[in-house]
Amino acid sequence: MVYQAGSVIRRLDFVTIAVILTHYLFTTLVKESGMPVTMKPISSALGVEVTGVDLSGPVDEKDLASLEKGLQDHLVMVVRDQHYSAEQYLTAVRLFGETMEQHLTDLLMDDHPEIAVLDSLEYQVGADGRGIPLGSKDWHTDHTNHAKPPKMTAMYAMSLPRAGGDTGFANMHMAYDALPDMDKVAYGELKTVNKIEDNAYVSNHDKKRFGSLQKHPLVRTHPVTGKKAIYIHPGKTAGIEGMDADESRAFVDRLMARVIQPEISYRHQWRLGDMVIWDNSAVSHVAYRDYDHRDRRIMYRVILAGDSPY
Ligand SMILES: O=C(O)CCC(=O)C(=O)O
Ligand SMILES: [Fe+2]
Repeated sequence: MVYQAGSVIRRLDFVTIAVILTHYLFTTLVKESGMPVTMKPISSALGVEVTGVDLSGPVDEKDLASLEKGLQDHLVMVVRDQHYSAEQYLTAVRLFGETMEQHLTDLLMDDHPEIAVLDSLEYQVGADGRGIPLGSKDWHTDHTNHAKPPKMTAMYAMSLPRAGGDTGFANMHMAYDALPDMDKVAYGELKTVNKIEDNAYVSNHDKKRFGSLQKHPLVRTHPVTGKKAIYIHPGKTAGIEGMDADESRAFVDRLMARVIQPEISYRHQWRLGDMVIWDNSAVSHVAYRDYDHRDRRIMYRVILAGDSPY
């Protein structure tokens, strides 16, 4: 009897010690190394989902290196469950580069002019009574009216409509790789001439400041990986060098219709707290206009400085 009681106590001691030890190990390891960062591809074409990290806090070198590699390999990175103030959002985005001035100057936050607030209540209303999303009429890459367009764009979801408002992404390396060799050679010679859009949402002062014509190669070499990609913003393309306006328009429309295919794309359904960052040298994107703009969608948008495309 005495012996049995002793063995129960000994077993309890063992369990207690094991629990304390596990708790100690877990808390110290997590404190020292942070939550384990998990990365998971989200489509066969592009995109990686990251969980278990708060990018506004300290991020250790090893984790940052694997995030950079994840973004380099998958071109679009979806970081889940972030809780940022404007300041913290900038800290997070700056892990990947230097912020760059945006040309939609009326949308910039007063205290943090690096952030443009894309608010569906601020959209212009089209003839059909629906909001016209900003800067995203067609599949495009960002700000090609600049000599050095942004290498990356980030968006952080602050408010989302009940349904719709997804963002589509397409892998433009895959778009290039799928071309017949003859077209690869011919398109490699072409240059787009880029202007700021002639849309009502671009103010006259921004047109004056950012409106000069910029030439970029239609086939771009990625500055880090050396891979080739089709690089174009149809809405900002004044023309293809050497073609007249009609010819250019027909060429660009045909090209985009031909290369943007489901197998090279990923459609992101936003969740609150998502921060998505993408590589403009190799990714085209589009905003789906399938929601009522009064059902408020707010995105904080930041762009990161890039180099001249070649
Ligand atoms: O709102 C979106 O989903 C995309 C907007 C866009 O094209 C951009 O911010 O560059
Ligand atoms: Fe865009």
